Amino acid sequence: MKITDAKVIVCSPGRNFVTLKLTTEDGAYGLGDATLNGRELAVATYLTEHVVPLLIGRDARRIEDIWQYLYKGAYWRRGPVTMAAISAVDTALWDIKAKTLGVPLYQLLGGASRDSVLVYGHASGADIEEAVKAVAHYVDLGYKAIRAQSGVPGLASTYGVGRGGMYYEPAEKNIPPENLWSSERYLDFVPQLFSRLRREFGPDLHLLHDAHHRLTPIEAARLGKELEPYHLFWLEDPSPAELQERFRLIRQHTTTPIAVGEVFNSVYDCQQLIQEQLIDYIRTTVVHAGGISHLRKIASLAEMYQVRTGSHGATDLSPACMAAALHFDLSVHNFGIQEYMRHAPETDRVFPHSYTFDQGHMYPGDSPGLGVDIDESLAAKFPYQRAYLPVNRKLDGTVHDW
Ligand code: GCO
Ligand code: MG
Repeated sequence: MKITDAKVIVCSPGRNFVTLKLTTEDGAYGLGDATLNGRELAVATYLTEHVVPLLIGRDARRIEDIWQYLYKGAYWRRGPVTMAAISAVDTALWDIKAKTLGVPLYQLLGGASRDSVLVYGHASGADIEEAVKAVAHYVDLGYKAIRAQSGVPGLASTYGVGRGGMYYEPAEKNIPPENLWSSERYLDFVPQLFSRLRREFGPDLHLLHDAHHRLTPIEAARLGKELEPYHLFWLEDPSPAELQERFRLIRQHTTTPIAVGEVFNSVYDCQQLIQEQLIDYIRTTVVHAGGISHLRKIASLAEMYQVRTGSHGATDLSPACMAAALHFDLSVHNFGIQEYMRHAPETDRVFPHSYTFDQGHMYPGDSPGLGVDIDESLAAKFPYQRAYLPVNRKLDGTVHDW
């Protein structure tokens, strides 16, 4: 079953997406997400110039062989651009294989390990009162797990506070905005937010929070410790994780569960975090960590150390990635939770899909393959628009992690 066509589709229905569509000689096709927020065209070019010429004529059934060919064969390994490109190829090949066999993808991954996929949504507000209202809204929608973020008094902007509506989109058109940050103000404020949310919503609701890589290990340890009475489901990215041993200090001080990994691209980025049990949830996802094939290897390593999965699922991961994540989540034994930020209506129109949400859980559906398509003529009506994630500075002007 030879690959005869490989098309890289760049579109911007609500935000930018890069999608790979592979077609075989018998007309079957598969989709893979290759979106890297703020660096979309780097992956599109990597695919068109360096990967597509290698795919034409190759046997679409040899998924693992093609993965290794693209990974080892490039000599230059890993990194977000390369791995997003490999992910797209891998996802599209799994989609083709499942479609050809007439089964939903999770059936090829060992079948369902559970009936549904627990997801968390994003509630945010400019202040505590607004955040409480936003959480209540998500509860009304049926969510059982909610990530809560709020504006911090004395800071004009902070990570995770949406511009209204049901999704949080941090990328901005043209030149990146600059945000101002103070860890001191943030650390003083966040425990007040969660104390209020627990009082308001009782013990059963799962509450999550994302610190977005901004704290030093000792600051993160303090935050984890102060949040202990409020029993978070997890505290995400408390500290940048390039240096994995940083997390030992956090771990020594707090029982608040820790989730890390949305910016990781391979098992090597999280090997120490997993093997030393420095985290509770690994957040690598299909599009940025080498596709379904590589994500399964990460999950297998994590399973040995009782670390569960909690894949990234922000709006900048396309419906093709969301669907792939749901098939993975349904099948993998050590699944924990899945992030689900809804897409803009125009994104959903460009990518019709069979996955559904009900009462805080999601279902990939039983269409063959991923259960996602792309309306190419509609996609063409939404051309690429350059956009960047914000850059962060401390109050004294020093560049800080965003
Ligand atoms: C999350 C993430 C996102 C990222 C975004 C970057 O937990 O969902 O932190 O909000 O900032 O995906 O592109
Ligand atoms: Mg995050």
